[in-house]
Amino acid sequence: MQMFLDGAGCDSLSGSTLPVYNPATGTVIDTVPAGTTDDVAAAVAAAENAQATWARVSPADKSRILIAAGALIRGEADALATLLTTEQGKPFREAKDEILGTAHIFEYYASMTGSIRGDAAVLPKYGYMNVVRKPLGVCGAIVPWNMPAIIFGWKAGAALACGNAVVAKPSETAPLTVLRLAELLAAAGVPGGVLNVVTGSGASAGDAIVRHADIRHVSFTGSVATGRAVSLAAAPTLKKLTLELGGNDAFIVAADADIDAAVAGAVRNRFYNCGQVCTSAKRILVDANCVDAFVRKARNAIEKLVVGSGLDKVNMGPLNNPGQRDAVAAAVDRIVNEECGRLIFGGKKQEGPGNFYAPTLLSDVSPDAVSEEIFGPVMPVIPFATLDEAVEIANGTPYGLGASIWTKNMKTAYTAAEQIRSGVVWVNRHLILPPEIPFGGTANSGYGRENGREFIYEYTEPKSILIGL
Ligand code: TXE
Repeated sequence: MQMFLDGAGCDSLSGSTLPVYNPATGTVIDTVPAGTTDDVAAAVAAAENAQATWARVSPADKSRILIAAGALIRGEADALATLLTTEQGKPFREAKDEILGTAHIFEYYASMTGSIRGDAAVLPKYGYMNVVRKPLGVCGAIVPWNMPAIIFGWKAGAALACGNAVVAKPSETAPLTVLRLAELLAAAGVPGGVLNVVTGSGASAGDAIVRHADIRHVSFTGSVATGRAVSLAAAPTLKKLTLELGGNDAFIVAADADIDAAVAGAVRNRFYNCGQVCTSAKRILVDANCVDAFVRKARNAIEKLVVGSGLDKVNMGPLNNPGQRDAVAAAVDRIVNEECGRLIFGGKKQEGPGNFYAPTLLSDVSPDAVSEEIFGPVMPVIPFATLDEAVEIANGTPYGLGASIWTKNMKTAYTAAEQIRSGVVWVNRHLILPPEIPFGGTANSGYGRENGREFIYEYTEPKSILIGL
């Protein structure tokens, strides 16, 4: 596919391309332009040209366009889901959920265009103060490969609703669905230049977006290491950043929890998208009084998971790329070899083509062995003795994105919710993220929030106007 610049498809100025692979087969399915600094400069110029006019489009008209985008995405949901599965690997059913979720995101932002406003106050002796919220201008959106459609929707939907123009860069390993979404947004009425997608590597196109002086805000979702690099590269131009850098969510099962519901929740959330979600249930903390029953039931459920190409009827697909699969395998091998946990099920790469790794269950895992997130289909179970200990383990990593507590006791639920350091805590649920919930983390998980009402603070800036009386 071509990249999307100033309302039309185009190649990179250098003419070079990058291959896109099917993670289930390892074969090349398409190529995209390998964008560089020059392509980013062209996209920013187009965006700058178009932004002021877009900012003046009425909230009602912006809303109509975003609703139309949602409808076009829904109308093409099966084809988009097939494309997403083919480049990302997830089962078709999950891909379709993501696509319908992406349509819903644009509809959500359509509903918010009229609510983007500031404050007013009478200041005795001085006058009448208005604080209006102004668009930032051109916003950069750097999108990862794990949930490319919906994360693109979070960033582009919010930026467009606030009157900004966008230069987005999808991941090298999952750029195609984002490109098709950009075409659909244009067909829905987003004017040329307002939304641009430059494809290419992070080191080239991504870095150029972060460094460009006329891009005033970058929303980045990815790893902590790249988040740090983005933060440093953004400093000279003093641009605003929203950083979502992954998590190592604790999923805490208290002794009084409904064990069957907790097992089902843990298995569903840990193996969803092959474990490649920032708020996956990455560390399963289970009260020592019920840990044996939990592990037995979890094993029964995991054994039944069908693994294969996401286009077949499966519960879990391959990992997105070989590097990711190898990192997961190395993490499991280290835990088992260093005797920091017991292998109960799985623990191996699947022979043959594709980036497959068996759904894996580890018990008696020492908390220190999983202080770094494992971004793949691995469920480490960590026993705990008291709620205080569970909270300490939950907080014992550099991350702070999400967590959940499974219990029937309100006091246990509230105590854990209050004491866990993270951007979101669920009770008897995990990984529920409708757009109404402000989403983002603390500590190494990054800063800033996407969605909710909080997006207004990320994608606009206040301007104070004092009218003397
Ligand atoms: O991430 P990167 P990778 C975590 C997860 C995973 C690890 C590595 O632990 O194992 O990150 O994944 C672009 N300037 N998460 O290597 O490098 C890149 O092209 C600007 C968690 O894929 O962070 C891609 O579009 N951009 C995460 C995006 O950044 C740069 C989701 C993410 O890539 C860049 C994904 C640069 N210098 C991975 N270098 C989550 N938060 O959920 C790369 N990019």
